[in-house]
Amino acid sequence: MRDYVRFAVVAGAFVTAAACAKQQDKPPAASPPAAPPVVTIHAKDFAYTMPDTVPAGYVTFHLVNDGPDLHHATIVRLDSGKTMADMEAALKHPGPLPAWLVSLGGPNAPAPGDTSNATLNLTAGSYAVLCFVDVPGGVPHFAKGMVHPLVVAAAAGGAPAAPPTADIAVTLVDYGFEFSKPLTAGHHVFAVTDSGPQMHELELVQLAPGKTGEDVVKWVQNPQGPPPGKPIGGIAGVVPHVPTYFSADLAKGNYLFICFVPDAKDGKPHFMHGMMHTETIE
Ligand SMILES: [Cu+2]
Repeated sequence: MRDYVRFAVVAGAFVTAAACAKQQDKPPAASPPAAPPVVTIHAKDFAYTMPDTVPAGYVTFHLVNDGPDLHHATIVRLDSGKTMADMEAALKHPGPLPAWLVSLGGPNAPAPGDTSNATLNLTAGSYAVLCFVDVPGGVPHFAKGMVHPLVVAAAAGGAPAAPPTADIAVTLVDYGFEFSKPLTAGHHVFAVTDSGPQMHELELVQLAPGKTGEDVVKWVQNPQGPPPGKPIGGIAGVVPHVPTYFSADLAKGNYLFICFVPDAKDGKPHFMHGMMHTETIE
C-alpha cells in the first residue's frame, strides 16, 4: 500500500512536469544520438552472405570470416548510374579503379574463424561489396564470386547515428602510417583517414613471437606453413579524405600495419614502397 502511494506520488510529479513543459512550449530534451546499426557480413570461399540493403548514415559492418581462406569486405560505391555488370567488366582490367568506382573502406581481413569490423558513413546509392584478397594463388576473390550488390537506402528518419568515439587516429600517407599516440594494450577505437594522394588500406596483423613484417610479406607471396602472425582486421582500401573507424582488442606484442593496395604508378603493392610499420605494445 505504501509503495503504491509512493508510485502514485511520483507518477503525479511526472504528469505535472509534462504538463508544465507543454504549457511553456519547451523543446523536448535532445535524446543522445544512436549508435550506428550493425550489419553482419559472412564471408567464405568464395561468397558473401549479407543483407541487400542498409540505411544511409553511419553503419557498422561486422565481418565474420567463415574461412578457410582470408577474406575482407571492401565497400565500393557505383557512381554515374553504373551497374554491377559495368563494375565486373572494369575489374577485369588491372590498374587503378575507374573514377566512378569509389572504394570507401570496410572491414579488413581477420583470421579464418575470427571477426573484424568497420564503421563507414554512407550516402544513399548503389554499392557493392568486394574481396580483393588474392591469397592463395594470386587471383582476387571477387573473380571467384566474392561480389555482392548493396543498396544504401535513404534513412527512415529519426536522429542520425553518431560516429564511434575514437581514441587513436591513424593517418594513411604515401607511403606510411602515422599515429596520434603510441599503441597500448586494451580495447581501442581507431579513426582512420587517408590523407592521399593515393588510395590505401590498413591491415593489422599481430606478429607471432620472433616474426617480422618481412616474414608476413614472404608468407603472403607463398603461403606455406603456419602464418607468421594473426590478421586482426583494419580498414580495406579507402580513397583519400573519407574518415572510417574500426575497433580491436590488443594484447602485448608486436603489431604490423601494412598496405597491399597496388601503386597507381608502378602497380607494386604499397608495402614495397615502404608502407609497412611495426608497433610494439610492451
Ligand atoms: Cu597504400
